[in-house]
Amino acid sequence: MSETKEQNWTVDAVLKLYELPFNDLLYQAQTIHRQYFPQSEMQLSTLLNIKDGGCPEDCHYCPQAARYHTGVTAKKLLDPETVRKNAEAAKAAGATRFCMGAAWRELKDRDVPAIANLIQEIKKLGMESCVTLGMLTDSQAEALKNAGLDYYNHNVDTSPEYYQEIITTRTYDDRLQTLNRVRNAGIHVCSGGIIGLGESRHDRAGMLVTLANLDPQPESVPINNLVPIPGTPLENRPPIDPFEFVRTVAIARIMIPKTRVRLSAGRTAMSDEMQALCFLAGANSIHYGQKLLITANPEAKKDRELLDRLGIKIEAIQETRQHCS
Ligand code: SAM
Ligand code: DTB
Ligand code: SF4
Repeated sequence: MSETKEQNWTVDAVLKLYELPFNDLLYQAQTIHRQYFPQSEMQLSTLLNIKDGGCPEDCHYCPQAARYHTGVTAKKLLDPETVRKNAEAAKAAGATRFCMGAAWRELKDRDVPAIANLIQEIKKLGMESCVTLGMLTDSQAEALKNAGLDYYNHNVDTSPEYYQEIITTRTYDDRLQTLNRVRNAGIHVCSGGIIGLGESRHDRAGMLVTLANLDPQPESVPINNLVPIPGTPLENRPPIDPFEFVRTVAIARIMIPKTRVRLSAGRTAMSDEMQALCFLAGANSIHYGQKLLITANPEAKKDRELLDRLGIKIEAIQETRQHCS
């Protein structure tokens, strides 16, 4: 279960880590990684968008924000049968966690029973369940926990200072409040961010400080590489230096040693070699399956081949999980 964090991180301390020679940083990250994760093993999470598009928020990176012309059309919440079939296929392909996303600013009380039903479908398959539905109230978090939810994904995305450059329709504190509600309801916290938004290294450090100083620390930390979406304000953002991305993964591993660091969006733009460096730096989870929410992800077969070439085993489903969520 969750354990409390070991130290209070400062941005200055994190910037010192960024300034280390690359090899020294990776050595430190890999040493810490092996203390907590002795096996070379990868956790696979498959994503499904259960409610496409039409979102009222203005997240400058997002293909599902209604105000940008990205070609994504708003759809209704998926039915339980479609969700179950997708989850069964993900399980058969080797995923242990099934994560359902909705393009919502916040969960509405009227949708809670339908979401609870979808969570129960996932739990019947013995998979870990995760949802990302926007902001929650205390009673909604409690209802999701009662339905058997294992993880709630809610990203802080960037530093507190840079946040308003990227999203103006909610505040950083709104984000932290939902994370707090998730934690209080006894649901595992999945929270991370995006690299390549145009943020500075100082902002990347600030984001990691926010995540690492959550108490307890998050159990999952997704690190997304911005997928620039035509029609969004960030469509022309230049790609991040791959070594800066790997450094960020390594520092996340050092600061939040017991978490699953997930190589999240943007892997189609990464070489096999860059992904291997991320795994060496401490990433031990990926999104698995040919689609993220809207954008493409590497083919499952290609991912399995890459893991095989690197001798990395795939985490198996522990059948007891379905009884102890
Ligand atoms: N609407 C909910 C919310 O914003 O919390 C859940 C879905 S939202 C799409 C989940 C996360 O996906 C965002 O917080 C962001 O970190 C990530 N994301 C969205 N679009 C992205 C993009 N173009 N590139 C990288 N990450 C992205
Ligand atoms: C997260 O941090 N990344 C995933 C998951 N959590 C929900 C979503 C990535 C979305 C990438 C753009 C898209 O396909 O919409
Ligand atoms: Fe809406 Fe989430 Fe996209 Fe923001 S990231 S526009 S809240 S779906």
